Amino acid sequence: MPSSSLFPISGQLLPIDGSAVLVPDFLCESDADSIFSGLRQETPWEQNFIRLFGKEVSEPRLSAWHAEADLPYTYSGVPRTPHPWKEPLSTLRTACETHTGHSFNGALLNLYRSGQDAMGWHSDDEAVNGPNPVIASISLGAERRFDFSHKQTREVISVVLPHGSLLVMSGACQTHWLHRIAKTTREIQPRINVTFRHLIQI
Ligand SMILES: O=C(O)CCC(=O)C(=O)O
Ligand SMILES: [Mn+2]
Repeated sequence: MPSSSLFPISGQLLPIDGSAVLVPDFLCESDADSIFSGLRQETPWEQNFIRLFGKEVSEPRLSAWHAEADLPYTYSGVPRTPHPWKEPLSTLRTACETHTGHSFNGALLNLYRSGQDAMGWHSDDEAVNGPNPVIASISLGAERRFDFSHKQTREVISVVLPHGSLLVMSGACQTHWLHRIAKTTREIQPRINVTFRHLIQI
C-alpha cells in the first residue's frame, strides 16, 4: 500500500535514496512579490504540445527555457529554444548558486495559471542533466502541493511549496523518486516555478 505523510515544511524531505531540502523563506516577501510580477510580465511564455496516445494535446501549463543561445533543451519530448538571461532571473540564479555551491546554466520556467494546470509524475533524469543532478527550484505565487513517490516502495511524501521558497533536489533523488504538481479543483491563483539546472554535453 502506498503510504502518505506530510513532513515538516523545512529541511530534508526524503527519508532515503537522495536529497530534497526545502528552504521555506529563501526569498523575503517583498522580493518574492516583485520577482513574481516581473517574471509573469516579462517571460516569453509558450504553450507547448505533447503527444499522448497518438494525439497532440496542449501541456497543462505555460513554460519558457532560459539559457545561453547554444543550449537548447528537450523536455517532455519537446525541444525548447533558449531565451537569453535577464533580470530578475540572473540575480535569482546567482542567489541559488551561492546557496547551493553549484553553477547552473539553464532555467526552466513554468506558469500554472490555475488549479487545472499541473505537471504529471516524472523524474528530471534525462541524460543531459547528468548523473545525480542538483536542481534548485524556486516557487512564487500561489502555494501548491508537491508530491514525491518512491519508484520501488511507492512511498509518497507531500509538501506545500510556499511563495519565495527554494527546494533543492540532489544526490540520487531523480534516480529513486518521481515528483509532480497535481491538479486541484480548489480555486487557486497563478504560480510560477523556476528550476535552475546544469546541462552537460552528451
Ligand atoms: O512546479 C514545480 O514545482 C515542479 C516543476 C518540475 O518538476 C520541473 O520543471 O521539472
Ligand atoms: Mn521536475
